[in-house]
Amino acid sequence: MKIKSAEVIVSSPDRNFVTLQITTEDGLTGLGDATLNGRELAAAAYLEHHVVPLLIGRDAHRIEDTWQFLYRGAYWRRGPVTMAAIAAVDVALWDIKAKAAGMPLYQLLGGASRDGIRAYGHASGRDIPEILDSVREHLELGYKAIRIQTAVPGIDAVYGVAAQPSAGGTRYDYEPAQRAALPAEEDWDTRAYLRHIPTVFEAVRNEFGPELPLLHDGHHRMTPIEAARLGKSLEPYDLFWLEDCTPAENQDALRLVRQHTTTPLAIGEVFNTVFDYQTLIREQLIDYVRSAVTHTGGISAMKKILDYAAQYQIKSGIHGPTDISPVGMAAALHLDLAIHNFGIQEYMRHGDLTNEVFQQSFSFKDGYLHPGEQPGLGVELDLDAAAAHPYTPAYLPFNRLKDGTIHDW
Ligand code: GCO
Ligand code: MG
Repeated sequence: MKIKSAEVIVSSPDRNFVTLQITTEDGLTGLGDATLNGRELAAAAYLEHHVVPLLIGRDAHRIEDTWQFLYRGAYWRRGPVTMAAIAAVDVALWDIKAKAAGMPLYQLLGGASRDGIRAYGHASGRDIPEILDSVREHLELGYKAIRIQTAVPGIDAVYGVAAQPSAGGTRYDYEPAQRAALPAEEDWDTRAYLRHIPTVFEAVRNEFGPELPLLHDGHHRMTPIEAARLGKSLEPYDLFWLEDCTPAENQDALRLVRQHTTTPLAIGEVFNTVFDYQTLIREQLIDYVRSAVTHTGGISAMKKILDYAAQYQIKSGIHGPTDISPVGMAAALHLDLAIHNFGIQEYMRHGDLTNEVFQQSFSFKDGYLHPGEQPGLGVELDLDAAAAHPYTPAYLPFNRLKDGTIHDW
């Protein structure tokens, strides 16, 4: 089953997405996601100029061989641009193989290990009453696990908190990529943050009781000793996880955090290979693997990382913000359903325009996601709808401390 053509589609319904569509000589099509928030055109150019020409005429069934060819054959390895491009090819080929087999993709990964995929949503608020309202709204939507992010007194703009409620006042979900020619500047003060966050969790636990799984994202802003302190101060509130407590390029730093707290740790949304996890997994320094299928070389590579993690009782917590397209989300859901060491899936819900461009078979009901039973991934791209929303420059914000020093965002 030879590959006849491959097309890179950059569209911007609600936000930018980079999609690869591979077509075989038999007329089957497969989709892959290579969206790299704020750096979309780099991934698109890598695909268009360096990968698409290599795909034409290859056997679409040879997924592992194509993965190794793109990874090893480039000589230059790893990195988010390369791994997002490889992921797009990998996922598109799995889509094609599952369509050829007439099965939903999860069947080719070993079949379902569970009935549904527990998802967590993003509650946020500018103050405690707003965060409590946002949690209530998420509970009404069916969510059975909720991430808590709030503004911090003394800091003007904090990651994960909408500056104002969106139309209708019901959606506080934060869209970090801002469509503008230059990135927005935000501010940061770790001491103010460390003082405030435990008071927020105390209020949320008091209101909603001990059962509800609660999560929090530190978004890479702390040093190891600061992260250790936060983990310790949140222990009474029994978090499901504390995410990205430090910039974890230095995997060894996590030993220090781990020695001081039993709050479970999730790390990895900016990682892109198994090597980024080597120490973290082998020494059991984390509890959840946070990579996105889209940024980590696709289903083939993520399955290997998660199988490795399983030997150490580490579970999945696949990255699923709105900058992962519905194609990337669907790929995550097929994997979530099939693997044994599933933990939780992030699910932020895309906007209406995105859902018009990407028609999806996956569903969200009573807090559980399911990829659906359509052959393949279960996502189709409406090319005309995509063309109606051309690429729009957008950047993630960046942070400065009070004295003007750049800080991790
Ligand atoms: C998350 C992430 C996102 C990232 C975003 C960057 O936990 O979902 O931290 O909100 O900031 O994906 O592109
Ligand atoms: Mg995160």
